[in-house]
Amino acid sequence: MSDQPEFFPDIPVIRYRGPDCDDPLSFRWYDADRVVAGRRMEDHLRLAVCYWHSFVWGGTDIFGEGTLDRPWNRPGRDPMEAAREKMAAAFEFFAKLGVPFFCFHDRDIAPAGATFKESCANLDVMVDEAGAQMERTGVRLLWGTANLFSHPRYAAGAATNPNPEVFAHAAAQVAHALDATHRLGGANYVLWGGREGYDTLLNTDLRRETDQLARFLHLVVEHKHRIGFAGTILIEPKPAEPSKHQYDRDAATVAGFLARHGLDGEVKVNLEVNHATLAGHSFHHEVATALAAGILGSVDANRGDAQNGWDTDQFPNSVEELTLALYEILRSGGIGAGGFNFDTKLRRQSVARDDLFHGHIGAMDTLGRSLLAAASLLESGDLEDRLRDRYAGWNGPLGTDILEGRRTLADLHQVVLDADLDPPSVSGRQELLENIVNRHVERAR
Ligand code: XLS
Ligand code: NI
Ligand code: NI
Repeated sequence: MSDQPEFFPDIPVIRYRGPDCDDPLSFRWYDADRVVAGRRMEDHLRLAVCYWHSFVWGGTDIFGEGTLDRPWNRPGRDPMEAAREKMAAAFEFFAKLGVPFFCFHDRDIAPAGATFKESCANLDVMVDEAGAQMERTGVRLLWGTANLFSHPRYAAGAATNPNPEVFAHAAAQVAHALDATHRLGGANYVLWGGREGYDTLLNTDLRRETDQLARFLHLVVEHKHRIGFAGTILIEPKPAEPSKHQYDRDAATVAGFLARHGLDGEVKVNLEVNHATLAGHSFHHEVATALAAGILGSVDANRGDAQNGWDTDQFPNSVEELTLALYEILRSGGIGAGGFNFDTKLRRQSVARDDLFHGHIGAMDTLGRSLLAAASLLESGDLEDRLRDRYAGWNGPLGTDILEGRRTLADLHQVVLDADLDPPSVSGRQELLENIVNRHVERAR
């Protein structure tokens, strides 16, 4: 594990040097130990690097070959030896960057074998290796997951496949990946259903497929309890891509699905910024919706490109966008056992090894600064006080009588007649509120 030369020999451990520092290999806003709103910045954000985009993906796109310098992807390499080399580079990166967490798919850290049995054996070896690397570096696992979308067997879905043998295969893979996550002390387990959807309704039995999906989730929850995994099971919503339509479209759809199938209380969501925008929502909307439904589990922090209609998974750089999300999270008590995983990839032309650092440093600074702005917004009460006043009427006798079921429709008919109720319009103050947010974003330091 350590007889291998460093993959990033020219990169030092990245340190916080403050907003006025011009060194691009330093943090200007992410200051892990700084206490903000009663907690260390590191503990608020619980940042994670994802294994797949940063260390597995070689820079291919649908028209072109890999562009990135990832020696373990070279053809002809012994797959296990390549997996070890990749893992050493990944942990060197996590440690130099100073992130407390990482995330992986089973097939990211260990190659598939010729049989399922061999794939399991490969994973077991690499989980031991990851355990040793985690021990050495202190980096922890935010979540594990299974890749149920790359192999051709999953082309028509994993849990929602028309063939129960494929369902069984997916279940077997999740059982093993969940065990691996448990062994590594993972805080959560994620299910992203990229193939759980359809390409055409002409060959799709919607009712059957969504029932299968629910059955699958019940099996996962049951297994989690059976093995004593204390982490949270998370669904990651996305409206489309690679499927034309995905069943876990957005937070509201997942909330309804969980309630309908008796899974609420057991499963939460991992929300991704770029998936929110793909669904036609702001990320603020998705976070607020999940919090209102009590199902916010964790976040995949990235961004899309307004000019493109797909999942570009770029590094986040909008303080305003993440301030609004963090404001909602802070006022609801924090992200809990979740965190912010950088589900982000470099652009294909970013072929220098240090580009991976620049992407993550910028993203971490964006989140650090957003946290400061969100905390300042919350502590000022500028939005909270106005929100409370806006709904104050509901604390009066009429409001409480209605909410507590003491008024029928006929009663309300009478109330309005008797008192000749004619409530005046009140300003929604949107422009003022937007300016307040900007003020906190500008001033937070
Ligand atoms: C793809 C998803 C994926 C999940 C993990 O769009 O974001 O990367 O986070 O399977
Ligand atoms: Ni994601
Ligand atoms: Ni994505």
